[in-house]
Amino acid sequence: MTSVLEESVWRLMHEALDLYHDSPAAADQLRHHLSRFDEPLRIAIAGPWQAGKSTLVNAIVGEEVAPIEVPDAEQVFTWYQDGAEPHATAYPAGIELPVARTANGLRVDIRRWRPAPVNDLVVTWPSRALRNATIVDTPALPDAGDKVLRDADAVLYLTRDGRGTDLEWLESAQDGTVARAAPVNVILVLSRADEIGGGRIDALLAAKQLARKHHRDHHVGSLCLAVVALGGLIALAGRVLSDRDYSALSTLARTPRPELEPYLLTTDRFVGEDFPALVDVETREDLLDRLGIFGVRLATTLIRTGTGTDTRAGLAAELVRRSGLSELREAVGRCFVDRADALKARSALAALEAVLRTEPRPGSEKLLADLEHTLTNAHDFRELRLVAALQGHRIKFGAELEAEARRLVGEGGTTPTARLGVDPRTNPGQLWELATGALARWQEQTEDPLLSLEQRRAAAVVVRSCEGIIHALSS
Ligand SMILES: Nc1nc2c(ncn2[C@@H]2O[C@H](COP(=O)(O)OP(=O)(O)OP(=O)(O)O)[C@@H](O)[C@H]2O)c(=O)[nH]1
Ligand SMILES: [Mg+2]
Repeated sequence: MTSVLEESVWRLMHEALDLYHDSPAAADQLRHHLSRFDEPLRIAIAGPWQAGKSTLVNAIVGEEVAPIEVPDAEQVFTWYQDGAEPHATAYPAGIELPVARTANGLRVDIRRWRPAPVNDLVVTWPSRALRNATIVDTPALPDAGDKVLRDADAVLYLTRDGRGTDLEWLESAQDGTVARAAPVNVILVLSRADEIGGGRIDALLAAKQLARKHHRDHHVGSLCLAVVALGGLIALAGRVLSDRDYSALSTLARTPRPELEPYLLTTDRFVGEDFPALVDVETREDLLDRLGIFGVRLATTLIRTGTGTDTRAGLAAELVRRSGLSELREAVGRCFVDRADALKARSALAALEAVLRTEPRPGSEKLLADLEHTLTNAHDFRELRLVAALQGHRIKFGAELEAEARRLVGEGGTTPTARLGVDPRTNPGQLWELATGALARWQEQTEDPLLSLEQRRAAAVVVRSCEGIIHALSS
């Protein structure tokens, strides 16, 4: 975190702790958020029923760790965090639960937690994918919505079409002073992308185009940092594809196309009788579970016509590539992980705002005003908003200036050399010259009468980033 934001948030939180020292609930909340600064970023995977949330958790982890079956209709949030030994703890009671590794992932023995109610299940699981962030599998929205916003620093919001009620939820996510000032913690994921257009073979490509279109939409663009299309099931299949799966798919691919094709139209036909290839019905059912009917069609086409798909690893890599998982990971890295500290500061401010509003008392008005001051002046949030606007082409400059603006506001890294786009070993004199040159260029933009107000405001943010670089170089 840049020290200015960090310091302001710490100061505010401690002032609030003083003010609320006699209110255990408020003080707990505040202390909890202070301690979260040292913990990994929390990314929730949220969305409506059956949107593909748990499947995405698995695709990210690369193993089938979700969902954990929960009793009846309990609203359990499952947290997946990195750790040396697999284990699970059920909260609020803090009951330890046995976890068993299976061939595909894990099983948690949930019988032990009854009859204690459970809100959160924290699963520790050794995984490189969880090192930078804890991933939270959440129950379907809208019921889980408030808790998602309270508990997570950032949200992957899954939707199958990105309209109507989905947008309503995203709008509601911007309630409150903090959320409005920093609408920078949501990536919209168009999930189950393979099903678009009735599962055409180019569905994933069509979905990627749709994602770009959504992000250019001014309204959608203002509600999220990025829009990514994802075929979660294909991604997961790519990550866990077995030799057995591959050999069955190869057998399908060797079957003459005209004979096979009618059987790949529906799931009923695929597991029905008179199947034209020597793949038994259980294996076909497994393939359906693993890939879905679209995935089976895609995988057989890839083996038949693709390059590099003549091995299990080759096919697996191609499935992952086409699924959109890499784009999603890249967006998570750029929008969330690289800005983890600013996002955590944002969560702390949101929690503080909630305390100040639910328990008003003499002194809370002043803290609220200080909080607003911090938000407006927090350059980190302005940079995040500008990165998103430039990425979504909602603000444009000429190609060269635009590339420079993105660099300067820290899209590709927040060190002075990354912002200036030069080798980290560049000597200080040269850095100084580059930074002051950039500052002058962008100051000019803020005064250019031919630019729109929005462009000039954006230029002012870049100017402030340049000043930050110069400050860093001179300290
Ligand atoms: N075709 C297709 N099906 C998918 C995809 N992702 C998930 N599914 C299927 O959709 C169903 C729901 O998937 P989950 O990952 O459990 O979805 P969820 O959002 O966690 O569901 P709930 O927790 O019940 O709300 C399962 O049958 C999945 O196999 C996908 O990318 N493509
Ligand atoms: Mg689920």
